Amino acid sequence: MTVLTDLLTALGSGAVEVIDLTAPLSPETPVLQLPPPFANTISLRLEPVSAFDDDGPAWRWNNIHTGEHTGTHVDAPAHWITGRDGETVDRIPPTRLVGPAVVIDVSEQVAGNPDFLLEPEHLIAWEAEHGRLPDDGWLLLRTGWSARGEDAAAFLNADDAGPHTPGPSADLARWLAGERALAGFGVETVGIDAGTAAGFEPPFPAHNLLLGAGTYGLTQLRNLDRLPVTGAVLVVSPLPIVGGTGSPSRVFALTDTAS
Ligand code: 23J
Ligand code: MN
Repeated sequence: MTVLTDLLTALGSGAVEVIDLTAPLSPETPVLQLPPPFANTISLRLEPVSAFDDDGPAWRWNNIHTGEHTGTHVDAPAHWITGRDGETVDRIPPTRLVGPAVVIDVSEQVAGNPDFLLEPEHLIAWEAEHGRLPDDGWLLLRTGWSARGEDAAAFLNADDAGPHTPGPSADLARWLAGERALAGFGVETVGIDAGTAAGFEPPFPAHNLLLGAGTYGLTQLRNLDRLPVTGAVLVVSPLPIVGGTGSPSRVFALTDTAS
């Protein structure tokens, strides 16, 4: 038996489960709304090419129109000015996109405070219990925010002061980028930064510091409540958009059902 035949046996018996962490991609999928004067990307739109009609009597197909950063998506280092000479999404090595995933659960804190910020002390306490964050692995921030995923207004949660969504503090982004060697950082919200992060120093610190360090971002994840704290294997599949700064992605987690 090889490792892969063992894996197939485990998949067949249900000992290993495949959990889909991807949000459905539709015109209703929430997209980031930056305030003026900044430009925004478009939502998904399907443009019919034919639908069993004169344009294609036995086939139906569509053109897709979307931003690179729509729905569950990867942020490549080249997305941010600090990573502008780094990898575009097509250049991310596939081995970096398959690796261990660990989950930090702050959903209770977020339920009482949508502006909750993840700080280094939270990760230091997490590591004391679960061990060091895995090199070349993915840290997934469980906030419970995906429960709002079918309601764009609740998901974006903006008022006159701007969006109120949880995310990392500048100190945490600095600590992860400088002290740990993650492949990526994943969240349930519309972006890897907190809603209030435009006012942080530096602005949008997760984008600035993590992408600047070559660490990938991953957004709008679902089903993080179904993952173990440690032990899952993540498979992230952005499209290899040549020169692209990110891509909608299918994201799967493999988990041991026995543990
Ligand atoms: C551009 C500017 C600010 C942000 C973002 C993009 C994202 O969240 C993104 O999807 O990369 S916060
Ligand atoms: Mn993005």
